Amino acid sequence: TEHEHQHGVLVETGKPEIARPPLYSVLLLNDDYTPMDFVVEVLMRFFAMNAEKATQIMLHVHTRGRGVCGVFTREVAESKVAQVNEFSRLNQHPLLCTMEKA
Ligand code: TYC
Repeated sequence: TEHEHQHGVLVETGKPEIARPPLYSVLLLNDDYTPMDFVVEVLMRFFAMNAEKATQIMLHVHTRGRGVCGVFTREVAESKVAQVNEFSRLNQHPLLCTMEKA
């Protein structure tokens, strides 16, 4: 709340309240060249999805142009983006991962 947000205690109730960190959505972008199987592999490897969920997200990105892989704190989101983009480059695919404030 407005009051005591630095201290983590509501003035009115005395109940401890810890601020929630800002959250970021991690996104995959569609392209014409990355194989569908590779996108599914990325979603399973870096976002702990099963094959069914990964396929659903991949097809959403393929048809809509972009899609959310997960929502994380800034540091975790930055790490996911870096790992996915490095993995794609190493495998010579143009797949792009990015992030935005949720
Ligand atoms: N459009 C790609 C194809 O037809 C598949 C694809 C899906 C690529 C999702 C990127 O983030 C992506 N092979």
